[in-house]
Amino acid sequence: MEGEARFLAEVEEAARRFRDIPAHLPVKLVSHLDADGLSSCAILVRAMRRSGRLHAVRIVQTLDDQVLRELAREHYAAFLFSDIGSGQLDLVARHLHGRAVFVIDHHPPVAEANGVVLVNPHLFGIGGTCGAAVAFLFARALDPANEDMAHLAIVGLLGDQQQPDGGTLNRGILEVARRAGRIRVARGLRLFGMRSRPLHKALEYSTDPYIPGVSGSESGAIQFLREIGISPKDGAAWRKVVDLGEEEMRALATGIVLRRMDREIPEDILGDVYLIEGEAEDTPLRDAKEFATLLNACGRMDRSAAGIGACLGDGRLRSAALDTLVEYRRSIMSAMRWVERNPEAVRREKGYVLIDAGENIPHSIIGTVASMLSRNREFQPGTLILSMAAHDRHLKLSLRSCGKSPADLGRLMGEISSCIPGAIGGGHASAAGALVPTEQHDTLLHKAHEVLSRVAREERVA
Ligand SMILES: [Mn+2]
Repeated sequence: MEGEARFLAEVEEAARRFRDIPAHLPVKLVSHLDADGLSSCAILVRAMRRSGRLHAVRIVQTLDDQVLRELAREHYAAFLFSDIGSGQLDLVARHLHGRAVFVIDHHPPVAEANGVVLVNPHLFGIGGTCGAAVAFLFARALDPANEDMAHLAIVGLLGDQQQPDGGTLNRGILEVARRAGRIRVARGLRLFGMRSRPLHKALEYSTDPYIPGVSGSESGAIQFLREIGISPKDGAAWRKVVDLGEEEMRALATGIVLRRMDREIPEDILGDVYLIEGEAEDTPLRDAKEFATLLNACGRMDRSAAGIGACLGDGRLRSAALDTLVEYRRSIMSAMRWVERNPEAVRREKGYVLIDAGENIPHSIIGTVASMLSRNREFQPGTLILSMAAHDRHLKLSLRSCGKSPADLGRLMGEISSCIPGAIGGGHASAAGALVPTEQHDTLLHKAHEVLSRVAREERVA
């Protein structure tokens, strides 16, 4: 059997074992804090509700010794982890010994399953997918009626920067979402926030595509619109991209292409957008990619319940989630302004940049700040950005790369943190993070400079 068929058989088997758990026993759902984690969790919550099974939810940023010790004290007979757990199988097995444990995840597994039911496409050579996609397949195996949540798997994929049309597994789920009338794929301008923000703001905030003279500048954005003959206002009201007529839309696309002519990466500014059917045109819930950002915001602002509620269509939680998105954007903008105004906190070295924000930037958004800086073309492609913020006796670190990374960032972060007492670190090839005790600040700086400058040297030799 090929990998995918074997994986799907494994999903069925896991669902069968889950159904064997007596129906009156409540289960604990534990999921990751990001957009993929929250959409995974929403899918599983709906599946539990549908089968009438009692359940409780816990959302975590990391799965460490302390979290697992707390979970072990709870009297659940079964634990269902989603979008997290594959990297901590040993810990999970040790702490939750004797309980029924399911790990529904897509991160590369380390260690043996050890009595845990592990549902992970990596074991079958399938990458490029996400936690919500795996949770969806599991939920569908529990009950085919759960097919009505396929659109949440698409939100998870976009949240994790994966392609809904990449790989047969993802494509299959996309097809289900389309057939269920939950997702419509449209060709359009890939301009983030085009439904929820005024036109000039969407242009100003556009970092991908980056528009020279427009991205990052409100007046530049308004000036650009005037030049291409599009009025940013309709009477007193700011217009949105979705308010533009067909002719204006074409003028806008052409204008952006012309502005970007000298860019080294001519990525397509037109692309597939994934629209969630039944949502109003002008809400961030309409575009699956923006929905993912909304979930991300809820996770980072400590409002996970609002995000999960928005996925499940709860009216009150939906509006709480929308408010949270506004708050989140505000706090990112003020963090970016802080970086701009405090050049002494930004150390530019050959091949890398180190940002030490102390308590001036919330630890929950320092990763987003690093990502935004990595997209701002002020730095050479390949430059590594390491940012850190202090919180609760720890330093939260994020490592990103401008464009294609010269090295596996997860491995670099692992190397840095492995030399520091009490630190944990790791991640993916293109995004990594770590948590370091504050008292190790100087050791950390020393080690970070050592590792990052070595990468920069190797890069120049290569
Ligand atoms: Mn994920």
